[in-house]
Amino acid sequence: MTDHHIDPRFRNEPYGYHLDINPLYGYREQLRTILATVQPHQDLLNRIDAVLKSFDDPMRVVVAGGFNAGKSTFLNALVNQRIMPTKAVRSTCTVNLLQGGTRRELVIHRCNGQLEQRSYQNEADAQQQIDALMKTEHKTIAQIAVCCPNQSFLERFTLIDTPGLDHNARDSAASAAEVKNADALIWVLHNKGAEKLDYEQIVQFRTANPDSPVILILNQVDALEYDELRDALTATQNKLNAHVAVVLPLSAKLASEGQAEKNQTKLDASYFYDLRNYLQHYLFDQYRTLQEKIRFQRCSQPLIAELQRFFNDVAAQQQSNAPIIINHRYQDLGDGTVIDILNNLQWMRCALGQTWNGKTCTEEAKTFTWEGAKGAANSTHHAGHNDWRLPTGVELGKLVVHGQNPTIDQQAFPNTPNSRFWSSSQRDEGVFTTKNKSYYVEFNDGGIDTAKMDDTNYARLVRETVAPIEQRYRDLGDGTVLDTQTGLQWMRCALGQTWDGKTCVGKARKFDWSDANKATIENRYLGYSDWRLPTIDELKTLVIKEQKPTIDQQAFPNTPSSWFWSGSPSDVSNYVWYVYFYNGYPSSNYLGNGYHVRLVRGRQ
Ligand SMILES: Nc1nc2c(ncn2[C@@H]2O[C@H](COP(=O)(O)OP(=O)(O)OP(=O)(O)O)[C@@H](O)[C@H]2O)c(=O)[nH]1
Ligand SMILES: [Mg+2]
Repeated sequence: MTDHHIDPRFRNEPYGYHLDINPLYGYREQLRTILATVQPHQDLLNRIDAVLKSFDDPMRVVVAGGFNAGKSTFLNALVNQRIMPTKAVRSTCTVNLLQGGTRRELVIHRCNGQLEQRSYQNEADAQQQIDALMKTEHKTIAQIAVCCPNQSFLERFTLIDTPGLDHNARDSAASAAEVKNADALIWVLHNKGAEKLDYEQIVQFRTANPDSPVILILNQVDALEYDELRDALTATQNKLNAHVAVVLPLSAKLASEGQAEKNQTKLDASYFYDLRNYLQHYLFDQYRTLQEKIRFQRCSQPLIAELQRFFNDVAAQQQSNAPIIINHRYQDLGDGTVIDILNNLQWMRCALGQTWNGKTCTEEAKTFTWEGAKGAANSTHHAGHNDWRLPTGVELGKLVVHGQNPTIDQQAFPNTPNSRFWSSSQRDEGVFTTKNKSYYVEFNDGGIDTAKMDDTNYARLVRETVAPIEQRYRDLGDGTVLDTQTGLQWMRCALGQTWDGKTCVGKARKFDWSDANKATIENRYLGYSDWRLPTIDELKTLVIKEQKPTIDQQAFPNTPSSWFWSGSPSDVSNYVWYVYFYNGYPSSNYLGNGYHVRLVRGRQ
């Protein structure tokens, strides 16, 4: 077929109407869009492509049955060429395919996977070559494909001749494997009717492939009297009607001879035309519809089920990765601080004296004189920062939420005492200057007032962060950024470089993977001991394909357009995933290579 590249949905299809559009198309788009940010799921995409492409593969019509039933003779009659060897003693001992093609050639599939091509002159030559191959080499041959040019239906159907199913163990196993993979089955019975084996095989196939048709042929009817034929047909129908599309009589021998001799009487007596018309109507004319139905059931559906699970997982993961914004206002940094997204101020969730235990504030908040509170702020290094300070009166006032007690967001600031908190603001200079008074906010009612500086009040510290970089990365002002999409805190510099307050200076170092791990464990940047190598999923979230290096250069200045290790080993031993920031592609390589490292913390 020439139209492989056209999306089958848009093809002008003369072979029947289409079933519903395969949901795999939608999944493929969805997968493509998330591929940039989630896992290396190229394999899933490849599998979708393979399944969709398989809809264009010819339909596999397997001719099977007991030995000597007349399978090969029937196939020869069907293509009107005497290509398949037929014998009174058992003949077929390899799986032989009749398929389309542009040249007359045999393609020999060896058991060791090798392919061999041989040309043939005419049908007699083909038959002779196949015969010779089967006689002397059949043990090394898995299949022989016969390419027959100018048989248009072979472009849509591959006809597969199999050894008799009750042949020796090796051949029977080969036949059974073909039957299992058949899109449609033509089952040839000897005129004695269906034996136990036929019955079992057909039922088994139909159970596994409810959409695949089975056409049952009662062959060799030339050897039967009319009454015998009628009885044999009735008996076969009674036994198998529920499982097959139709039971049809045939004399493959007369059909084959009638064609060769151009003898109409023999052809008429063979019932061949009835059979051929049936196949034309119910198999060949409905090719596309049948094919889609069968492939959909067999290949698409299991993949669709897998994709549904996959997308559910992704949705769950994205949800858990989404930055946690408390009450639409405070972004939880997971370290006992929140950022007020209204003004980018970073607040400690606990009052001084309390301890953040990962979930809430425990222990008693302390009270301080105003000077004492300022001193405590100066000596606080929470979350790796040493620029904590008392908030101004205005800043502190903005935390007030009226209508509750304490008058503050209690999810963002749990266990807040409903009492007075110092601000840094002193009472205005001027006529009423009272040097020893400072402002406080009363979280019992939300009011602001002044108190003597040697009164003791609570304190909650604040620091400034810089506005988000390009909406996505929030500059924490300390050489790290917070990715607001994933909630991860990243070092802005690669290891080896130094953050000078504005950019990354110095040369990024290269590490083999075990040194990278060592350097990671030893790293205590900002006082954190939980810096780690990013997983490959996490590292891939940094990639922006449209630029080189393929990363946000404002958030990560002076990033080398080079290889960066992830912490994820690949399935191949001693290989580890990395991202190449020259083109943004992830891959894996030997862990002894020297690559760069950018550390991350949070989430997981
Ligand atoms: N009388 C009669 N003989 C037939 C008919 N069909 C096939 N034969 C003969 O039965 C023998 C076996 O035919 P094949 O076509 O080789 O049968 P097969 O099912 O391919 O056999 P294996 O490949 O060995 O399983 C040959 O001698 C054929 O001529 C038929 O309709 N009537
Ligand atoms: Mg045969």
